[in-house]
Amino acid sequence: MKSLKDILPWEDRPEGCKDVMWRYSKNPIIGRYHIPTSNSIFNSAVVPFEDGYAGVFRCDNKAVQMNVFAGFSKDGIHWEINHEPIKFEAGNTEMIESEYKYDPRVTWIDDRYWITWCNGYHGPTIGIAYTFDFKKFYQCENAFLPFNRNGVLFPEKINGKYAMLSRPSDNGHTPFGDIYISFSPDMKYWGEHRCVMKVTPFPESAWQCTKIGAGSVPFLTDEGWLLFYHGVINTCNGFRYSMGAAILDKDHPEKVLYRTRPYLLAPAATYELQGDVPNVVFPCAALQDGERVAVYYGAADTVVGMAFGYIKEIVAFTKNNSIL
Ligand code: BMA
Repeated sequence: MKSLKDILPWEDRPEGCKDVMWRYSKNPIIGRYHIPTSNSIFNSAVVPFEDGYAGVFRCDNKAVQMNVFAGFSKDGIHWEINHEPIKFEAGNTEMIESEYKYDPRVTWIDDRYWITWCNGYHGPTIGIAYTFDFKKFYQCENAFLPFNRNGVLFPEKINGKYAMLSRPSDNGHTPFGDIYISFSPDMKYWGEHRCVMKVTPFPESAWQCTKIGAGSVPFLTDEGWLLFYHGVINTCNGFRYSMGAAILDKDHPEKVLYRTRPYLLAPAATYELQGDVPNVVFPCAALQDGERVAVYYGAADTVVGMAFGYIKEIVAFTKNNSIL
């Protein structure tokens, strides 16, 4: 098996660029019509799998129904996405209703890949499933009561329990939102809910003053868990979604150590400014090799883009520009 160092999708910082993170020059990597039925493909998650990568993709169809599809790639950039949505079998419970599925995240824990997404069950809540091979998928109990979005698992148990970030919400285009953490002994029953981070007081850091939500699965650095998250400001033209970073305590991840006052990436490229929902940068996955990180994000609720950075630089930036 090749090591991640050999195949991490990567492009060096463009000459003259002073930003801590930069976009892939060939963005978007997945276009809106990438599969025959799609209207848009965005807010999707990828993980290392076999000698390449696998992912779970949000593909809205041309009736604009939201569903999740498995996909595969050798290099993390060129993707083959199944033309049929994932069909789930019963996991740790009987099959539960799912009116729609969107915004998946994926992580490997212990012996299998776990998938979380926004599951339509009398409104959005957090759906959970697992797979060993990205062929058969087993749907488990929803983690929470509706309404909730942006459920992101930690990639390992913390103090013996599974841990998940989420964002309680309403049934619409929620005008509020803070990040909470919950714990579970078995991936079925969730409790010990604690507040992790709230929106910033306007005008302290205005890009994240309306709502925030966990983005990629956090990964460990020397300083703690590095989490990419989205922050939203409500402008006279509607919501604008940008990406920031936070560092959470290794053993007590409900404790935020640092959090960026400036954003790391905000809508500025054409494909982020124009699309079905203009002005959205929405991170859902991060691949890393201990030194470098590649972040996958949905752009304008239409396509998928990538951004790169050096972990050391991102950690230093987060510490040196922290709002805390
Ligand atoms: C959220 C979700 C996301 C979407 C975002 C911006 O509420 O619907 O899927 O990217 O809004 O439209």
